[in-house]
Amino acid sequence: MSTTTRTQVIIVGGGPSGLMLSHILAQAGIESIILERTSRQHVLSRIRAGVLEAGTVQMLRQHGLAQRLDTEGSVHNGTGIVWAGHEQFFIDVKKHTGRTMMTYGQTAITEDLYAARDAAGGVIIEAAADVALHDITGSRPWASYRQDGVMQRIEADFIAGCDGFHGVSRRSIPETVLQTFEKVYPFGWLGVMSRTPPVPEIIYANHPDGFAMCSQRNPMLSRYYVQCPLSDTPEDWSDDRFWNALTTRMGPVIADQIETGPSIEKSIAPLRSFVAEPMRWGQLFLVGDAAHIVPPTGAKGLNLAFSDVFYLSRALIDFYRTGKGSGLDSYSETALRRVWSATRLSWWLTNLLHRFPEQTAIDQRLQEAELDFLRRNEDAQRALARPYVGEPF
Ligand code: RFL
Ligand code: PHB
Repeated sequence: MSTTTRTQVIIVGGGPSGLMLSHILAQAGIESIILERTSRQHVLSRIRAGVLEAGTVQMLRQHGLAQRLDTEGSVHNGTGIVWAGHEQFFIDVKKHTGRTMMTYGQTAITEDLYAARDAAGGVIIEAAADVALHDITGSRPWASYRQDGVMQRIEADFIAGCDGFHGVSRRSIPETVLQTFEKVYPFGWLGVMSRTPPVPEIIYANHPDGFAMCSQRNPMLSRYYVQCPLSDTPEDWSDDRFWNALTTRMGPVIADQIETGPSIEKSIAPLRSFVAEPMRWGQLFLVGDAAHIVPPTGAKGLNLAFSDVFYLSRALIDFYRTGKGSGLDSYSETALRRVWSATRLSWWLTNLLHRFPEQTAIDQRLQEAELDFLRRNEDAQRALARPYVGEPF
């Protein structure tokens, strides 16, 4: 037997965007129900982002979500870049912007958000199958889903599509309305987690063998990446092969600081730039990876998801307090301005730091000349530092 439930905002997807949106709305007295296709265990098993912009940290603090972040996360004043065996060159974002970033894993943020929603009695429906959206352009949109074989119905004022790149929300917008822009890069990132002390800084490397980077989660958990062909599988990369590639690409000075050990996780992610416009159709608002994907170079994906949540939550709160829909009307345009800025930065960094299949010796030297220009030019560093630490919301 099916039941009909009513709420103010249906949130499709219980990843970081959906959880954060429901948390902020609840603090403002606005009801929501999250529909998540998988389970909490599955969401928490995903190892993804690690670097938080200043604005994301501020937003987590403002909404009472930073207790663990402030004890376990670490502050970074900038990022190192190495190439052609150079010693580390440091983009000092604190000097250029007065702001800092933090490393703290997406898994930990998601755990903190689940704990906050549980403490507040938030409704998260897990294993919601076949979610479909109806009457999106009417004043009473609704969602159907199947749970334990039974179809259910939820009616609401608004729907927030927080269901990632492969979700149902973006696909519910007619092709005649939605314009999409896409670039798929001809390589992937092999990510490795190891229970070893990380090198102190986040470091990107440009090397003729391909990109590499050092990151971290906490004082005993390191996160590393190396560029690899898309045809590779994690099984092609023994720990020895991975550590050899990483230390070669980082060069001898950084390699000396890297403590190797057994990997505890290995996975390969493809790299893509993707933007869908507009981010609103009728009463449906797209948020986070449902509307845009950036390659991980520059660490923008989760931060963009949180800036979308910032704009949409403020617009919804304003609507429920004053009855005015102007924030909702400008949501897509406001969010997209920041989306395109981050899409540009992550595309630029991806081009600067990776080895492309068709690249010749002169292309490699031109990348190195560009990096040298950056190293010598304070204005160029400042121009990078600002979008890197994150444009203000
Ligand atoms: P998510 O995390 O994909 O969550 C979407 C949720 O929706 C559910 N879902 C559905 N639910 C109901 N019905 C359906 N039909 C559904 N279809 C899907 C899914 O199960 C899921 O739970 O999107 P969200 O919330 O927008 O969050 C986006 C972030 O996850 C993503 O942007 C970042 O992880 C990107 N990213 C990074 N971002 C950063 O800001 N800093 C970083 O350092 C960073 N590093 C990374 C990254 C992403 C990576 N990978 C693997 C893509 C490093 C990597 C390697
Ligand atoms: C990470 O810590 O996972 C990370 C850091 C910086 C990036 C991408 C990913 O640019």
